Formats: sequence, C-alpha cells, structure tokens
Amino acid sequence: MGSRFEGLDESEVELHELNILVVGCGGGGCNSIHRLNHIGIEAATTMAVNTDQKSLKATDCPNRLLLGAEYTKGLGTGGRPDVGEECALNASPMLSRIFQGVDLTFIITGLGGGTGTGASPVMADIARRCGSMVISIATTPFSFEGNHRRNVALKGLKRLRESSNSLLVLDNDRLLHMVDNLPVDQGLAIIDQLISELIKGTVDALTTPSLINLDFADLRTIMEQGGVSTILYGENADPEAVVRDALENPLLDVDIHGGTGALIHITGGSNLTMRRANRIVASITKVLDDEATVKFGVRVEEEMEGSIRMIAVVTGISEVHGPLAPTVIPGDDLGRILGKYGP
Ligand SMILES: Nc1nc2c(ncn2[C@@H]2O[C@H](COP(=O)(O)OP(=O)(O)OP(=O)(O)O)[C@@H](O)[C@H]2O)c(=O)[nH]1
Ligand SMILES: [Mg+2]
Repeated sequence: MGSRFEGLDESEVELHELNILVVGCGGGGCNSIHRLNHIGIEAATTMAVNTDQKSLKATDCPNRLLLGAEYTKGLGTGGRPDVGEECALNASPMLSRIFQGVDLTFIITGLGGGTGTGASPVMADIARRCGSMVISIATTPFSFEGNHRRNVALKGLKRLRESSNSLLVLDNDRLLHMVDNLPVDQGLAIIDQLISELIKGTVDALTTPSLINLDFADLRTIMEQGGVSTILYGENADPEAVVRDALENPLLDVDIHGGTGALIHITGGSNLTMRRANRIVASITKVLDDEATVKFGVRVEEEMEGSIRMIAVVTGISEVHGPLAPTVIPGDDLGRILGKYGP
C-alpha cells in the first residue's frame, strides 16, 4: 500500500512568480520611473511611456514606449488629454501584448498635462482587461500651475478612478508643504523619491520573504475596499513616534478615521521586536473603522539598524479635510471624485 502522502511532492508544483509591472506615464510619471530605477527595484519590471521623445530618452528605464509618433512626431501632446488618449488607444494592440500575464500593474502619472491625463486611464483599462490588478498613483497639480491644469487633472482623475482597481491621489501642494521652502524642482525630486519608495516598499513587501509576509491576496483584499486610498509614512527609532509622525503627515489630507482597510508594512533593524511591530499595528488599527480589514508585514533589514519605518496604505476613506478642503466644496468635482459629496 502506498503512502498517504504519495503524489504530494511539492517540488512538482510550479510556483507562480508574481509578475509586477510599474509604468510611468507622461513627463511626471517618467521622472518617477527614472528615480525608481535609480533606487533599484529588482522584483518588478519598469516601463516609461510618453508621447515626448526627448523626455523619454532622458528617462533611465530598460523599457521605453513612445506613443503616437505618427500624430505628434514625438513632440508631446501640447497639453491635450484628448490627443494623449488617442495615442494610447492607437497603441492598444501593443499595450495588450505588454500587459499579458501581468498580475499587478502600478501606473504613476502627474495629472494636468496631455499625455499622463489622457493615456493613463486607457492603459489602466487595457491592463485590467488583460487580467491585471491596477493601482494608479496620481499627483494633482500645484495651485500655482493654474485653474486650467487643475480642471484637466480633475477630469483625468475621475477617468482614472473608474479604470483602476485603486487610486492613490497625492496632492502636489500638500507634498510641497511637507518639504517647506524648497525650490519646485527639488520638491518634485522629493515627490518622485517618495512615490518610488512607496512602490518599492510595497513590491518588496510582496516579494521578499519576511518575518511576517504580506502576499498578493492581502493586497487584493485591501485594495478591493474601494474608496480613496492614502499613504501613511513614518520613520523613527521609537514606535510611538513612528505612528505619531505618520498620522500627523498624511500625504493627502484625508481623515483616516473610519478607513475600511489597511496594508501596513514595518521594517526595522534587530531592535524591531514583534511586540514593537504589534504596537504600531494596533495604534493604526485603533483609528480605523471597527470592522476594518488590516494586513501587515514585518521585515528586518540590516541597514535599518536603530530605526523603524512604516509604510501603510489605508483604503476606503471618504473624508477630505485641511488645506485641500477649500477647493472641495459641495458640487466640486474633486469632492465628488474623492467621494465626499455623493455621486
Ligand atoms: N512627480 C512629478 N510631477 C511632475 C513633474 N513634472 C511635472 N509634474 C506634474 O505633472 C503634471 C503633468 O505634467 P507632465 O507630466 O509634464 O505632462 P504630460 O503628461 O507629459 O503631458 P504633455 O506634456 O502635455 O503631453 C504637471 O502639471 C505637474 O503637476 C515631475 O518631475 N515629477
Ligand atoms: Mg510631456
């Protein structure tokens, strides 16, 4: 009689390796991808997409896709989202091929211009049609860029929200606020760094064996909570200070009280005990909805000696307060898009 465990040789099961693609779209998106490639992200493939050949050539990325060469002659859209959209639609067959077999797609874009605003939602649509889960990370323009750009961005935001599984909105004004008194180009560099670290942190959390692993199913569960997402970020030697910093500095000024999901990733040196990690998770969970789904991962890294870093994605948020609030009045598009004021 054969063993009860006959045929259960795990070595015969081929493990599906997570296929992650990070796409930067338009000038701003490509700058983020450029930075992401500089900090290095082994577990994901990166791709830069633009209608502007010059800007694309300046982007350090192993995969670069020029959209709409026949329309724009590689010169960009001149700020027209309809042209950006047309260029992406025209590249549908190629994009479908690119997104084939991708499990998770991040689309990074700066909204307000023509390429990112017009092309990103089309790419998100195609990626989802190919079976990928899509997380979009979009910045809204600085107020000094003017009302026109803002209105363009708001329309794009609505489209991107509809076409992505989850949309993370970062308000440039607020980001700049966090890094007070810096010239704009340095401010942008910091924004790109932050977006890159966030994506790298999430990808690493999903793909690197950790003390407590986060897996793709966890991410899916959290991202499917819908609503608006935000990121909390804190780094300090003391767990309490990590939470305080993170809660006092949400990148989008939303109230996370009542958030319905959180994916928390904690990295630290050898001083990161389970007890300390648990304290951080408990403090974040406390401010969320009673029924919130919380998943967390913990990793020890030599370089983090003496410090603890937390990156949390909180989903299912509906309230917008603070510096963003004056632009969010009943009936305002941003308010509607962010879900504050009904449909
Ligand atoms: N994060 C980041 N955002 C940027 C950067 N440059 C511009 N942005 C933001 O992104 C928005 C869109 O600008 P671009 O990305 O240059 O526009 P585009 O998508 O290339 O569109 P067109 O050039 O009009 O075809 C701007 O309004 C800025 O708010 C950058 O280097 N990094
Ligand atoms: Mg451009």
